[in-house]
Amino acid sequence: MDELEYDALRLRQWLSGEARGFSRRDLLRLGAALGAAGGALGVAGALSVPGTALGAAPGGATAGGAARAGAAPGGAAASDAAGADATRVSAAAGPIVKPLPAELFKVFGTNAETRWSALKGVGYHVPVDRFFVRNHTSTPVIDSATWALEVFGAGLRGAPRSFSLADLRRLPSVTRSVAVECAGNGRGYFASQQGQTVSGTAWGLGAVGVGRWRGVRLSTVLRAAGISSRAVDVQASGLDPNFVSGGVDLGPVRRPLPVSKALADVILAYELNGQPLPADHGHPVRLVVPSWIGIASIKWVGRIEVSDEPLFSPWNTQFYRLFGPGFPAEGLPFDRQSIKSAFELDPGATFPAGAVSRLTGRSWSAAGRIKRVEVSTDGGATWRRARFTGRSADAAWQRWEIDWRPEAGDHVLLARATDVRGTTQPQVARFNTLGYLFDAAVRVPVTAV
Ligand SMILES: Nc1nc2c(c(=O)[nH]1)N[C@H]1C(S)=C(S)[C@@H](COP(=O)(O)O)O[C@H]1N2
Ligand SMILES: [Mo]
Repeated sequence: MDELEYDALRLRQWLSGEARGFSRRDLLRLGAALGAAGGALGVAGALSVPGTALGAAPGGATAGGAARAGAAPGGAAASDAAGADATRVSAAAGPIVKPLPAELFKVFGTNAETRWSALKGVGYHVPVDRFFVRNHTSTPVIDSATWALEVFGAGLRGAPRSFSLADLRRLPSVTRSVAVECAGNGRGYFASQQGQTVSGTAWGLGAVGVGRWRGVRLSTVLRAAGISSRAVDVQASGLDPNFVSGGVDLGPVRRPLPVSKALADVILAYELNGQPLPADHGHPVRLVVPSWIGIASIKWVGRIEVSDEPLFSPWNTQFYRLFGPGFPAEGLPFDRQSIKSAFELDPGATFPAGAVSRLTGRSWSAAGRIKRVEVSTDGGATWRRARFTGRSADAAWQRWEIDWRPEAGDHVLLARATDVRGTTQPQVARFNTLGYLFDAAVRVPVTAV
């Protein structure tokens, strides 16, 4: 499976109008609607498409009060599939159901990132009480007894198939440690460390979590549903409320996968860390897509379309593309996460001066196992090798430690990892207007007193 080839092919198909779900025309119409309303232009992606009169001003995350684009380009999900309609879904009191205590989370509207200090000493997997939440809208409360998954589309040999949760639990299960990480994790450092303006949630490094996911392989379900050799793309959609951007209803959160990835290592998960999937993380069933950006791991899956033609959604055309200098005007699609390291502490932490403290952290890479981690306690002037601690289950991330005896005063810590492919975290991450894939070593200010 070569994702770069897949992305390049889909980009050509999308540009040439061979698109279903969210065409270039839909994107232009969306751009026109936002432009006509004169709103703050939030869909930075839409603005760089050649042929639009709109300037490339990346604005806030959403545009205010724009008119609806004629035909909402969103409704691509299964209108021809009935089963998921019986699922009882209700709204929670707020966008996130679980408690978000300040010592565990930093909250950004409908999203909450894990504080890295909350991962000190907690073991390999991130407990649910501190697992980050990234919601486009809000967590739906889904009655798993009435929930059904509808698998449909022209890429099946026959009629749509419906699966209850009990049906899925009867199929052979797999359990894997997999990192789910938002494509925008670390975005805040484009501004604070590189002085660059990007749009979107200003995450620190806490929009990542390794969970122990149990479920059924997506390939098992697709085969049970009668996937045919004509199948091209597989697209799950969520049962959370439709995402509205700039007054335009983009439909349910959804994003296509090539059939090769869908059949390779994707899990339809119904458990996290040995418990039924919690509401905020996709109850009763979500996708878990190893190595790919978090948006691929669709939560609260209600429908899965198996198409016999390329599929597109706003989540691989206007969002989750790389825009900016050096990137194609229509944006560079991408799917894979990058490489990062984090100390298990919060910026501004204090240490006893003159005494030995143990610094701990974790490093991870979508390309595979971490080979080496180096730590600097003097702002990047000198580096020492960190010791690995514990095994790295399924190579999801690697924990490490290093001892340090600071003198009184201010210090800047950095950690940089090298993965099995030989990729080392750079000093500077490549700028893109939507702030994705920050991979540079992060400078962490601390004080010894
Ligand atoms: N249905 C649905 N699935 C979704 C999302 C969403 O808003 N709705 N957010 C995506 C994004 S951007 C990320 S990073 C991950 C976050 O997973 P988590 O909230 O379980 O940590 O879920 C993905 N799946
Ligand atoms: Mo994300």
